[in-house]
This record gives sequence, structure tokens and C-alpha cells, in this order.
Amino acid sequence: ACSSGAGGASGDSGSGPIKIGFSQVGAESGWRTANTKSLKEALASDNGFKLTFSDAQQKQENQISAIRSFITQGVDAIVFAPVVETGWDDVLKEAKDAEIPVILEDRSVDSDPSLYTSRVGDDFEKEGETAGKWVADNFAGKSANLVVLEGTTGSAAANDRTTGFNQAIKGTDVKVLDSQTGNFTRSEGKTVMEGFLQKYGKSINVLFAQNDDMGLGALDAIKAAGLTPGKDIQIVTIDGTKDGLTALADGQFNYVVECNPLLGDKVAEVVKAAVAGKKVDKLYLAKDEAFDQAAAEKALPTRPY
Ligand code: GZL
Repeated sequence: ACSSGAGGASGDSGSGPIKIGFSQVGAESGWRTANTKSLKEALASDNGFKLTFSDAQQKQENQISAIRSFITQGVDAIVFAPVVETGWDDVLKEAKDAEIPVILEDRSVDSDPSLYTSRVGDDFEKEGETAGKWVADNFAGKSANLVVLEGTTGSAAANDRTTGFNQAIKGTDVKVLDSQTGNFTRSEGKTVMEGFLQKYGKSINVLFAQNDDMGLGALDAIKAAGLTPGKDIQIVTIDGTKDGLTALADGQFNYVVECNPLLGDKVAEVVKAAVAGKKVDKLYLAKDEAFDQAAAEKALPTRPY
């Protein structure tokens, strides 16, 4: 075992595996499943790591207690995907005092950047803007009565996608009838869409779902109302999971913006550098594409997630 305060720089110094505590948001969506798989593969023992994994079931208090237990265990580094942006200052200060580097993966926090070493994630604002541009372009000169299924309230993904989307539709005739959280899950996406349909009925002709899973849940509600998704209601979503691209290829979705979940390799690289005391950047953004129906058909056969 190493003596230095940071639980010891290990791994390539031959003093045993790098001990990692990973606090994951939960298992709420296909994207999350792919992200967890990517992180677990990259932080595997044959890569020089010893991983302790915690699923917070989308509850901030579970993440805070998991991080505290990692500090008590004296891990070499903490990786965490913060379910929401706020409320992390105290626990991040405790990790800093224990000299344990914290690497954010996926979502961001609004804490002082000195409280974490780096973030590896996607540009949510750009994703929202890409989705908004598609709506603005496709409904130029036509009436667009749009409803939004927002992601988890207070999450960076929901906040930033909303910002980017609203920026892109500013000054257009796109009318946002309503916007509510479906918490990134299929079941809540379906329930909220049922409510929208009861309230606005056939006047809705566009749905912006901030992840594929809420859009997939909404499909059931749209069909149950006797409407045809992709035609009566055009649908744009974000993530680019296999199920989302399949719905796009089938013509049930109309446009899907990618949010790359395969962040494991970059996280592992940043953790090794941080634990070895090397300088790392504050932010690493993954590359995201966008798909129309033809692009979805082309991508599906080799889609890794
Ligand atoms: C985005 C990620 C979001 C996905 C959802 O990086 O935080 O959380 O868009 C997931 O599918 O639940």
C-alpha cells in the first residue's frame, strides 16, 4: 500500500492497481447503459484499475454518500456523473481535502472548477441547438406547435439542451405549447406525452424529446391517441442509441442528434495522468453527429450501442 495522501500514485509505478470509486447516475436509459458499459470496460482490472461501482438510482443523496465512502476507502481517484448541477460543493471539498482527484464524466456541475480535476463529456448546448435548427429549418413558413419532454430537472443535460434549443428557434414561428420533464425515462416520457395529448390534442405537430427513451415512450401515447408518429407529429430526439436510430429508420422519429456515451477510454487516460500527478485539461468533449433517416439506415448495422 502507498503512504502518500492521495491514496498513492499506483498503476504504472508497479505498486498495484489504481483504486477508483465510480458514482454513476443510475440505469434510467439506453444511453446510461452504454455509458456504464464503456466506463466499466475502460476501468477494468486488466487496464490496471480496481473499480468500486455505485448506481445512485438518479438520487443525489446516494451519490454524495457513495463519494463519501470512496473517500473513507482512500481511493486513488473518484469518477462521477453528477445527476444534477448543484449541491456538490461540500462533498467535493472533502475529496479535495483528502487529496483525491475527482474526474467528472458525462454531466457537469456548477461548483467552482478548482473542486474537480477534469470533465469528460458531450456538448449538450450544441446538441440542443442542432435539434432546434432542424425544427426551425423543417418548419420554416409552416406552423409548428411543439411540446418538449425535458430531461431530469436540474441536470446539466436538460438545462443546456433547453438553452441551445431555445437559442436556435428564437425569432422563428415555432410555438412551444408546453415543456415538462420526463426524467429521461420511457415510462415518464409516455405519461407526460399522454398529458400533452389530452391537453392539446391534434394541435401538436412537433415533439422535441431530450433523449431517445422519452421519445420512445411517447410513441405509445401518440399511437394510442390514433395519431401517426413521424407524420402527424414529427419527432426530434437526442442520444442516438440503437433503439432511437431504429425508430428513425422506421420513420417514427424524424431526426436524432447524437450524444456519445463511449467516454470510458478518455476517462481512463485522464485518471491515469491525474493520479500520476501529470497536468490534464479541464474539459474533454466527445464528438457528436446528427442523423436523418438515410444516415440512420446506414449507421445501424455497425452501431456499437
Ligand atoms: C447525456 C446524459 C443523458 C442522456 C440520457 O450525456 O446525461 O442522461 O441524454 C441519460 O439518455 O439518461
